[in-house]
Amino acid sequence: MNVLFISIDDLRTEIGAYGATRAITPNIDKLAARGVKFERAYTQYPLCNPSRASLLTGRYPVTNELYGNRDWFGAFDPSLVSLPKYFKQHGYTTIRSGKIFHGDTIDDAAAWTIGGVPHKFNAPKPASSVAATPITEEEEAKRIGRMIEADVRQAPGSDRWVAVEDPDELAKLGDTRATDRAIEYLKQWKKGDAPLFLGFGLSKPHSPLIAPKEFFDNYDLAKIELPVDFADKPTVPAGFPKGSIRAINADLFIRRLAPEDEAKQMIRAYLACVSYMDANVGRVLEALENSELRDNTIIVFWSDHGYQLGEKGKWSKAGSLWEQGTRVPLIIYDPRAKGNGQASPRVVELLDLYPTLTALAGLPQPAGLDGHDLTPLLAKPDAKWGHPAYTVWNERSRGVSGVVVRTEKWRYAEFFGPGAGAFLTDPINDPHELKNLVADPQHAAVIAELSKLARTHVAGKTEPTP
Ligand SMILES: [Ca+2]
Repeated sequence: MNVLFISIDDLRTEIGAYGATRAITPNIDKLAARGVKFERAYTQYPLCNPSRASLLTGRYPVTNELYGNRDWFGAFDPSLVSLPKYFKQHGYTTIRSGKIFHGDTIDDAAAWTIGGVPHKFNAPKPASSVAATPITEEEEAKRIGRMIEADVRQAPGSDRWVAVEDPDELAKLGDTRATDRAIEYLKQWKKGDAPLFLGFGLSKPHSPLIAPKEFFDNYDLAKIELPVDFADKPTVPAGFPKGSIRAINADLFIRRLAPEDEAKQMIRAYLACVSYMDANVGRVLEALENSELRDNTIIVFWSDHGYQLGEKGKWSKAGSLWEQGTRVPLIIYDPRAKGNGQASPRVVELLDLYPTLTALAGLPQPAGLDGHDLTPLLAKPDAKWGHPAYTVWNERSRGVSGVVVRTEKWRYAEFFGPGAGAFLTDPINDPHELKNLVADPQHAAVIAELSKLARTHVAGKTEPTP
């Protein structure tokens, strides 16, 4: 089997197939109708590089202790074999077009037959950060300030939107070029060639929100609505711990208030980028249909984490352990799967993709993976499952600062250090997470159980795959 591995950056479940009625995403909707759509899929970390490093090495962030956007997993542990490298070692031609690891700065050059670039960062793992050191609120504020400065430096000029019309500028768009290259590779593949693992990565809807103007024109600004819990700056909802919202945004409305009219323009720009991304995905899926790979290719579609688009005044993913920050779209199409065309309500994690893809490709299962092979859910999407999803956040040097455990029924989060506290929300009856049930005595038993899971996970002792 060949693999088309489609990675999207900063895309929450703002997709028609996931019930987002305002999003125009016909191509992904079609893919979702063809394959198995995971309704409850979660990132392990709400930031690009730690999420991708976790998925691509098959380890939880607490296993690798990789929490930053400038950490290369190979420097942390040279014995780790990334997913594309594993496929390459087993006879696949592995090709990268676009963002799979964290941009060009943290690629795994040895993983790719074509398309790899040397990584820029190579700092070794710092001394174990699991044991938390108590620090003052003031020190904490300084540290968060430094982290945000680093985020902003990394994405200069990210806090804006642009509708591109000029033909020269349109031709320069990175995602258009990544799509063109991916299509070329699909056209070139012929029966008898080595099996293909094509990593196709799009960087939109990551900020800055730049897309061709035609996609902006599909959305009427007058019809864009602000979220029910909109605020003009990051705002901790009443009754929730302070650690649940970072004080400053990292992607949009950085260090400034979000006026309502501009907030609506940003939401429209995000939607335009989602439609632009959908069109690029559609072009590659069409090229696959017209290629010799059409009948024996597994398609995986995923995003590295979710996003808050003004909910609770937040315009970013960084530090979000809320449902919007942690939930991701995940679609798997294997032409052999009996569950195709169905949705799976089970809770799954992005790092499950490593053991799933190796199983689907018939490769031996490597030792030491933290995730679970999803093959049983591809056969029967509502099969019995029972693994919760974990997402952590870490402000470097003081240990894990927050963890959330997601089950089908509950979301339970704990925050450590300054802003410490916990929340329990009921995502079925309170989808916007406005009510913290943690002090409600009738939930004491479930809180005790989920708190134990959360703390065991933070200690790095989550039970591995048997
Ligand atoms: Ca991202």
